Amino acid sequence: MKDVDLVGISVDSKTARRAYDIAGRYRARGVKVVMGGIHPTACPEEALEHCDAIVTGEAEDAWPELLADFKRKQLRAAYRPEFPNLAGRPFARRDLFTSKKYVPFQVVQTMRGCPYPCEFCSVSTANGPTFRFRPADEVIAELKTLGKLILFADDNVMVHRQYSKELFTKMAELDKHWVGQCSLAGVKRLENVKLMAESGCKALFIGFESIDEETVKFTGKRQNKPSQYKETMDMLHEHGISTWGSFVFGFDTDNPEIFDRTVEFGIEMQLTMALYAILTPYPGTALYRRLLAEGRLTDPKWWLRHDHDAGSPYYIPKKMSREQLREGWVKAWTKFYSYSSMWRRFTHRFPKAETPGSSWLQTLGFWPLNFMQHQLAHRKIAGGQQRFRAGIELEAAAQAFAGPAVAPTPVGFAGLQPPSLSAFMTRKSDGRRALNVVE
Ligand code: B12
Ligand code: SF4
Repeated sequence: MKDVDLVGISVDSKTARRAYDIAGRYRARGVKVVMGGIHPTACPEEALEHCDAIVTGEAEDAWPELLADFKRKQLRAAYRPEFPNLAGRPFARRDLFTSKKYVPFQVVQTMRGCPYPCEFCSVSTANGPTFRFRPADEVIAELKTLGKLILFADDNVMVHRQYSKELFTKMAELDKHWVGQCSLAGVKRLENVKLMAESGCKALFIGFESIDEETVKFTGKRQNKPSQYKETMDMLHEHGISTWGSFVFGFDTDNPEIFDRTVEFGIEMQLTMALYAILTPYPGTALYRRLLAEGRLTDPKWWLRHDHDAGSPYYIPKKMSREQLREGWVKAWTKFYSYSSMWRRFTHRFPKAETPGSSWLQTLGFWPLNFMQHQLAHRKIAGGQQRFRAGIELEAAAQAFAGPAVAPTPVGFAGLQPPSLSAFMTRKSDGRRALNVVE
């Protein structure tokens, strides 16, 4: 613990328990603690039990006021600013963030807010139901101060065609390589994909959520059209953009067949990577309110558990049991990251005159990234290994799940052997990252 005047902690629901514990230790030493972020915004009363002040929503305008109050020893308990104007904001002080154990990209934000009504998502609660953008010239000026690899921390990098066109056209001159999140609606049009590819886009994290028409309608994600997924993915791959698909299991329309079908669909689409999530009732979402009203939440404050990953799902699904949902989720991870799946998904497209072909992320990055995910699938998802989170014992994690102990037991699917390869990143003496793959 450092000797400081004031502690500020960013809290999302997955880190709430840990944040509260850290806050408690500082407060025990008489240090004031302020919390902000998506979780205190959704659960202000709860957060205030663990800290001295909270800022709900976005803090740009409230922070100077809070600091002035702190200096005068008149810190208020809650600051509730309006949504700030994003123009004219100073660039992030990246020099303060010295950790090397983080993604090799520099993180930049261009917009906030979202008008879509996806039931499971907390973004419109925290950032408002309209898009707000930083002026494109300010983003470009910030990008010019940064290195080559950029991660856009936006919910959707191609959501407002006019803005994106201005930004990406200007970015094409900067020679950056960037990755970001995107909704399928933005990449259905060839001209948008070309624009992104020319601006240096190398990979997109895409929220498919489900491969079923009925389910995407049910969740509110009407912009997703499963019948068009494959065509859109081919177009992205041809333009040198790798794809990382995000899927959620456990919607009310999902039955036990959904797992195999979703994995097979992802393999056919030749996704570079996939993330499978168990539907999670985050506080402040319409999903949380509905499941609470229907009496289907099994632990309404699941985020207060130290071992919350091990105990999910925290609600009663409609067309399967909690155990089936958890088992299916584990199976999806191990199947998608099996060696045979990797082989089927690997797509090298040679550059054509009119398109850039495969990106380095697809050709060089595919195998190391997939080996790493293979390890994650076997050791953490199927094996229940908890070494990523401090203070959690495996036994405790095993006991956390009220049903049969599915999570911590290695899964023995046909054809799957314990991993024999591992890949890890190290830093060379000149500061560059090196990838190591060992037998
Ligand atoms: C980028 C991103 C990521 C990146 C992070 C990269 C990075 N930033 O370095 C990656 C891919 C790693 C990621 C991972 C995950 N993410 Co994420 N992510 C986001 C996203 C799109 C933007 C976050 C961001 O950087 N915003 C930019 C900063 C400036 O904004 P901000 O953090 O909100 O901070 C402002 C205020 O909140 C406040 N504030 C924040 N902290 C503090 C602290 C103090 C002291 C004060 C006063 C104010 C304050 O002031 C800030 C300025 O206005 C958000 C969606 C969103 N719109 O917020 C989801 C989001 C935060 N992620 C979410 C989730 C669920 C996850 C995952 C669990 C997904 C998964 N299944 O694995 C993981 C794991 C997260 C974890 N902690 O364990 C959820 C969280 C929901 C919740 N209630 O907790 C969100 C809201 C998305 C959603 N659709 O609901 N994520
Ligand atoms: S999931 Fe994406 S599109 Fe849906 S509300 Fe959240 S940020 Fe918007």
